[in-house]
Order: sequence, then structure tokens, then C-alpha cells
Amino acid sequence: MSERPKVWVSQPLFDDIVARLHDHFDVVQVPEVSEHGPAAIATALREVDGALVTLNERVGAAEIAAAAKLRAVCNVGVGYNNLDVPALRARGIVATNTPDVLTDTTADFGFALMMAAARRVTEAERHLRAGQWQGWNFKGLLGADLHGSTLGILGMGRIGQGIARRASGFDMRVLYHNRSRLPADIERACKAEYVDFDTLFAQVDHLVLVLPYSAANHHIVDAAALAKMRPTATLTNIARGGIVDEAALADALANGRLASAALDVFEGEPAVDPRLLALDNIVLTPHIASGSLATRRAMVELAVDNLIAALGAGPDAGNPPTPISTAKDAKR
Ligand code: 8YV
Repeated sequence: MSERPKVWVSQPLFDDIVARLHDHFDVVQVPEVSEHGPAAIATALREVDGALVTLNERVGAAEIAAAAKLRAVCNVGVGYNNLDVPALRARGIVATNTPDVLTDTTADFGFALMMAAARRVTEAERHLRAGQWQGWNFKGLLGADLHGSTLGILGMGRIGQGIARRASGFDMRVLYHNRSRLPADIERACKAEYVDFDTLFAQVDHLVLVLPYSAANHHIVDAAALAKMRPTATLTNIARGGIVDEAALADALANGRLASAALDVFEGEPAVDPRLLALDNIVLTPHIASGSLATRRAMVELAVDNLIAALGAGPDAGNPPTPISTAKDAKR
């Protein structure tokens, strides 16, 4: 009898969903570990035919080179900057991600963060909890409106479009910048206008970052970009921390060159720059934009479907539903 393929599940995910893998494979699970160093990842990958990983697992060229049997790496997440996709492709290893199933949940959260930054929600709560509320105050904790303002979206993939659609319910004008302009019918459906990078930064009241991370856009939001923004504006990042120069952002927030910010992602996460932690005019959340129970379950379901199919089993054998392809890279 031939040996069953072996797969590594890098995190304790949802047992009832991961159980589907047991029908086809021997599952190697590493529970109680939320972050794996390169040596642990290389060791795990060396043994297996396929892997289910999250953004906590960096699968780089060295780990891939050491993984002789590896045929599929299935990411639980739409962003896949934790994977060296060219190195996987060079070895013919299938790489997949989980687009679509998290679009609306993530767009909801981006909107919530933007509103929290504009209306100073977490700052106000800290004020109240600290016993500093001395009674209703006409000028206390005044914020900025969303309705009637101009929203900017940098990165107009699926999630960016989801945010744009939500904005029309708030009577916001929507400007966007993307590496390629969207077809006219999608622009119309999103009621969004394409502008260049500088115009986006200069003309919006609230800017949301939703672009995929790549070496090319590392710190694309730097001191120079922030200096173009209105001092009354807000900045929300639900993409990847490395897109923003956090030191420059902290400086702009501390010096009144930007009203407020909301960050769900950080360059060195889970470490957060102490200059950001020290500020009051910033909302900080621990990378939870896709974190509704239903969506996290849907992400794992899709990643499991991908792994089963990528390793030649199940109804979609050989055709994983959401492979990472260059064309899709543009549609985060
Ligand atoms: C996930 C995310 O929580 O999908 C993404 O790109 O950042 C989040 O939705 C994360 O990827 C889990 O691995």
C-alpha cells in the first residue's frame, strides 16, 4: 500500500475543518505555537508534501530549498508576502491564498477603523475609563465627519472596492489610486475616481491603505507622502505594516501634521513602535481585520480545499480553487 501524503498544519486552526484533511493525508500539527522561526519551519517542511500556513510562517527560498517533497503551500490569508512565490514556482510547488471570502469582513473593519480614528473613539474611551470625564463638554474630543468628506483608497483590489461601496452609504466622494486604473464599469459601480498618487494624498480627508505589500511599495507612505496630506486628515492601514514609514507617521501625528491614524498592521508585528504607543491620536489593533468567526472559518475551509486539490485529492483534484497567479496579484 502506498504511503499517504503528509501535510503540515502550522497553527491550531479550527479542528472540525482541519479534520477534512485526515480523509486524505497524514496530518502533522504543531499546536500551541503561534510563531515559528526559520529553523522550525524548515524542519516541518522537510517532512511533508503540503502545508497549510498563515502569515506567521515565512516560507522563504532557504526553507523551500530544504523541502524536497513539498508540492503545495496553502496560505490562510489573501496577502502572501510571507511566501517566496517565485521560489515556489521555480520548484513547481503550487501556492494558494484565500481571496474573496474575507473581502467584506475586512472592508467592514477598515471602515470601522477609519471611523474610530475620525471620531476619536478609542481615545474617548481611554479618557472615560481613566476617570477624566468631568461632565458633558461642548468642545470635548471633537472629531472629523465621514459623511460629506473625501475618502482616498490606495490599492483598489477587492477590499478597496468593498470600502468604496460602503462609502457611498456615507455620502463620501471616493478617490483612488492603483497601479492600474480599473475598467470604467467597475469605477462606476464603486462610484470612485482615479487620481495619481500625489493627488490622492493631497485631496482626501480620510485615506485607507489596502494595497498588497511588495518590495516596491516598502515605505511608500513615507515622510514626503505624509507631508502632502491635509493636517486635518486621517490615515488607516489594513494592508501590511511595511507600507508605512512608522517613524515618519509618529512624527506627523505628534507634530499636528496629521490629525489621526488607525493601524491594524505593523512593520515589526507583534512588536509595535513605542513612538506609536505613546500617541493618543492613533487607534491600534492587533491585525484583526479579517477576524470575524465566520470569515476565519471560511478562510480555513478554502485553504483546506486548496490543499486537498493541490495534492491531487478530492473533487477538485489538480485544480485548487484559488491558486496564486500573477494576474490575481493585482486584485487583493
Ligand atoms: C489574515 C490578512 O489574518 O488575509 C490577509 O492578508 O492579513 C489576514 O486576513 C492573515 O493573513 C492570516 O494568515
